[in-house]
Amino acid sequence: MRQAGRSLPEYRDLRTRHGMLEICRTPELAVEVTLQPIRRLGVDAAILFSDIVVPLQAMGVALEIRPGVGPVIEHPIRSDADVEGLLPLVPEEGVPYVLEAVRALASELEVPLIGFAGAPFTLASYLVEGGPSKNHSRTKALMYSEPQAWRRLMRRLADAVLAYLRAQVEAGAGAVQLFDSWVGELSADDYSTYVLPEVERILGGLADLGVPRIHFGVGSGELLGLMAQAGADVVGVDWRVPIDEGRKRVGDGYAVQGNLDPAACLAPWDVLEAKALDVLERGGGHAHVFNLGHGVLPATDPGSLERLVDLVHDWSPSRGGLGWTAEQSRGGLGRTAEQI
Ligand code: 1CP
Repeated sequence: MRQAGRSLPEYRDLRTRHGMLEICRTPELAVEVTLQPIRRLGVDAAILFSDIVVPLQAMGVALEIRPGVGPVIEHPIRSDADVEGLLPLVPEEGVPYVLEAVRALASELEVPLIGFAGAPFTLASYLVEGGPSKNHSRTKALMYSEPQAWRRLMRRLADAVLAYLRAQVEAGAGAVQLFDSWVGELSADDYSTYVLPEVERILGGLADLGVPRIHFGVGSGELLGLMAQAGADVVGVDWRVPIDEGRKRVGDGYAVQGNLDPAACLAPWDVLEAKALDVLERGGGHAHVFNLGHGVLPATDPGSLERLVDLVHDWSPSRGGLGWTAEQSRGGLGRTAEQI
């Protein structure tokens, strides 16, 4: 979860010389930044360095990523006519630099690479709001008042996301993560009506590739069962719901990922250690991918992250392990949730 770009001094140093989107569009730089947390922290998988808005640019959306703010869209999408202007995504033509970075990483990394994309609701929220939003009210207003435009927008985004994730796997990603970061804003009913069918289409459309599909949203405790049913192998749980409770909500046959509060990494070591051990105990030592419940916070001391990774590694084998150690995962993550 945003393991490189938030807290590492080596990333900040590189950012003094290169823009965020420039890094995403330059394979050598994207590769370098993806490798930084692997070198420093020794985590068991790498997450591709990019951003969820990168494919939107290739769909004809003018945008920038403003430091301290996030993605800002030049002409927000607020009508059927605006939706009409979105171009289909042909990954090899629109985002060749991402696929080049994935190919280079897949051959260089000793741990699996997780490719990713933003899910249609979260992408739509940036497109409609024009940037980060607290309550996503314009997005919901479009959803409720222009259902046809909404469906068309979701369909176009889902087509693009499916093509994008398939291309990343074909280029060598060993797992994919679909970030529906802001979907926790919706009730279960609205999620089922306005979002679920397109997410199902994306996750179902990846099934034949045989890589684990991780699905995650912030504040999505009330949606966990539905997000699993959408076709995930692994469901990410943020820190608001304990991971054992999250597992119950997700249901049998899925792995869970999470769910240490990123703010715990700002705490003194004894507090962080106790919280991490609680997550590990509740995770139960099987079908659990230890992770933070959302991205690393910028003020985090990388030293705390290093100790945290060591703690998780020391803990896992003593419980019989969950088969996700660096040694075991070298061959790639070509396993299903049951095998994990
Ligand atoms: O290791 C890494 O840092 C991973 C690379 C990564 C990923 C997986 C970045 C780099 N962004 C993302 C995904 C992303 N981007 C998500 C989904 C995951 C999540 O929920 O955390 C979302 C919602 C975004 C949108 C985004 N991009 C925001 C959030 C804005 C908001 O609405 O609150 C921000 C601040 C960005 C910019 C960004 N993306 C990534 C970095 C390192 C940054 C900071 C930009 C900089 O360095 O100037």
